Amino acid sequence: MTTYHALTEAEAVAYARTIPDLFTAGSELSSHEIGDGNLNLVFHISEASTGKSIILKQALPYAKVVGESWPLTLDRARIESEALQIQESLCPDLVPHVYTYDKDLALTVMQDLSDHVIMRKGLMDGNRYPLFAQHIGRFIAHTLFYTSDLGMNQQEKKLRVKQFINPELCKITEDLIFDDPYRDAETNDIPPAVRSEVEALWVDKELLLEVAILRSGFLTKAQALLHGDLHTGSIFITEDSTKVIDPEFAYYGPMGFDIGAVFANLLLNYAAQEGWSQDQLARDDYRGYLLGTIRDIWHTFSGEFRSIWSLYGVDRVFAGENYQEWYLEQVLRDAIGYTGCKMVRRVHGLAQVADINKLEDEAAKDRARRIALRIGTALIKHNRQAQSINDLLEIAAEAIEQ
Ligand code: SR1
Ligand code: MG
Repeated sequence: MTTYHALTEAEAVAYARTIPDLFTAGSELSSHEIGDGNLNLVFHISEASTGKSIILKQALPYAKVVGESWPLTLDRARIESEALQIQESLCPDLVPHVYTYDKDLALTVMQDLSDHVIMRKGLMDGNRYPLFAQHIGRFIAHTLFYTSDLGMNQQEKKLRVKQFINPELCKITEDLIFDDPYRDAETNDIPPAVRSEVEALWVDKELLLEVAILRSGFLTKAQALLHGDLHTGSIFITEDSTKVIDPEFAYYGPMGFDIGAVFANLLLNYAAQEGWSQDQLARDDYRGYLLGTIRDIWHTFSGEFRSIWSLYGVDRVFAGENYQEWYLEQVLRDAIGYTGCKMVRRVHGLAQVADINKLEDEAAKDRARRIALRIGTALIKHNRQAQSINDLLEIAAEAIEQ
């Protein structure tokens, strides 16, 4: 048994050599720690002579974004590797392959995706990904359906719920998404220009009721095995390939939470288009592209979900068409509410987004923040009345006309 310690680059190389049938014995391997996320070490190991490479991802016993004062369970590495393996069994082309997981070192060895870019960066560079909506729509439809009571053995599902009990990582979400943004919390980092808008949230009773209902859904609605943190920094992408990474926040929760994470991060980039010149905006219609992508994701997801449900649904009582309609309407409403929550937290909470924070023009940055808050709060307030994905698209469109 190896005692847990954070690996050095040299130790990561030595570990990589133990993976069977990968590198040539005695060849030169290089190792670089490339982790730029909030929580883990990520080593990129490559062999110059063959071009082969892998990723070693190691959980640290604390949240890197804050420091050692915020301890964090190493069990999240198990959760991540087990979730990736389930996702791979359902959508093999849409996640990295896991070679091995080492419990003692909280280490997952997985496929290197360096030929892809992190989607958040790709969007910030103004790139378009024509297959993304189909890919992510299928990913969420299959991973959610086949891990739920609709699409898997319902007794085994209960054991899965137990397997993915993830209290510490869920607590981060419960605090950072459903609590801290709605009070004067120490973790907040409130941009001075939007302080009055932020303080208005703390006393908005209509908003606070909806946030409480959405928080309660996150705490109690064990519908499906979620990725749990499906923002555009958790997606590697090229024009023809999409890979979902980092499911360390995986747990059994409401389906709409994963869908909302994708929508929210596309809309945060939409808000950040304030940093583009008017000419650029008119010429490229990137905002139109982002809204079109959201619409296409919803249509792919809901079409695929209905079709696999009709073919492979496991529950006779759930098989009626009316129930399907009702169920998908609830998922849409949840998705809209969680989209709003996931936007608001990124404006003034801990762990904001580069799409907005990296804009050079300070005034544009503040306009983007206001737009994100406007869309986020409107979606939260509207969620329980939503009838179609157009409700979300209209709210987003109206927010930039104000
Ligand atoms: C302390 S972790 C901060 C955030 O990073 C992750 O990606 C999650 O979104 C979490 O809320
Ligand atoms: Mg992550």
